Amino acid sequence: MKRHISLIGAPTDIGAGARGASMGPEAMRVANIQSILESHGLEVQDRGNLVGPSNPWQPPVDGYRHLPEVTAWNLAVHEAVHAELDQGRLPILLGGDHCLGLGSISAVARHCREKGKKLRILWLDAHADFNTSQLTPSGNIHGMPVACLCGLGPQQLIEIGGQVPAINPKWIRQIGIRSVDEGEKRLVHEQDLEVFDMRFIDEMGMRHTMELALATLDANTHLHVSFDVDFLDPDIAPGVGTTIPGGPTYREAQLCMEMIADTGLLASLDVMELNPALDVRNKTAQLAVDLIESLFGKSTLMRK
Ligand code: 6HN
Ligand code: MN
Ligand code: MN
Ligand code: MN
Repeated sequence: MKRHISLIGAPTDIGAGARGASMGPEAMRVANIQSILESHGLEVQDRGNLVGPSNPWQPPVDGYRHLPEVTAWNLAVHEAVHAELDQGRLPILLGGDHCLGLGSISAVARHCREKGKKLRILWLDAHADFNTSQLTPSGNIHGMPVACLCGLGPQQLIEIGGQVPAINPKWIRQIGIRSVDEGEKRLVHEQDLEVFDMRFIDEMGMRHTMELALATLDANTHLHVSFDVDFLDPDIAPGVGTTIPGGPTYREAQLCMEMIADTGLLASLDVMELNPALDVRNKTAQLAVDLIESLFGKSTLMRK
């Protein structure tokens, strides 16, 4: 794992159905993300916040809410994430809503093409985020980034990474999924996405789930984690706009992060959908920071 980390704030809720994720980056700073990562021996630079259009809070047009603004934000994220990767650094994108996973992961995919690396994406989320304008019940683009990355979406979004599709669905493993819309389910099936839903985790356990999700990695693999905070059970993580009951417990989430850390391959991270307007005394941000510590190798005992 790279020791040089860059924090990139993307303060917007442009793709979401609730306002407030725009305050996510600051809440992570208030929860001391930088000094806590530094306490684990990592070098951390905070690049501050990206700028982009404000949220006009309009209804959907042709199945998309705020498509021009979503495009502008994703272009900014794409360039910022790619620039950090070019410098050999590990970008942590502080969202912001999950529509920005498109800008981030398209940048990671472009970097992997340039460097001849394999890519594995772990999508930790309650939702599959695999809607299209035809299928979406809301028009909110935070429900569409995975489909856009796979080439299913509006031209200006799918081409952000310079190659369409930006990624192959085979590179993705979705974990913690428990809310998929009816049309979206069909598309997930058609595209053969590998989904470890909550039923799978209940029946097989987080350990076996992560063994499968992390199988067939090698030293030339770039491991990207896109962590939607609504992955977590709302009892422990209320500060998100789209809570879905029945998510991973604290220990299940921590084991998930610890097993990712053990690979030593983590090379980029998104922390998305944190909504301080819905949080309780910043506890969801603190929990997110705690789990990120595990992701960067915090463990109870010394490991061999
Ligand atoms: N997220 N499937 C719902 C929709 O409106 O498309 C919810 C999407 C939530 C997206 O949490 O990143
Ligand atoms: Mn490059
Ligand atoms: Mn999401
Ligand atoms: Mn979600």
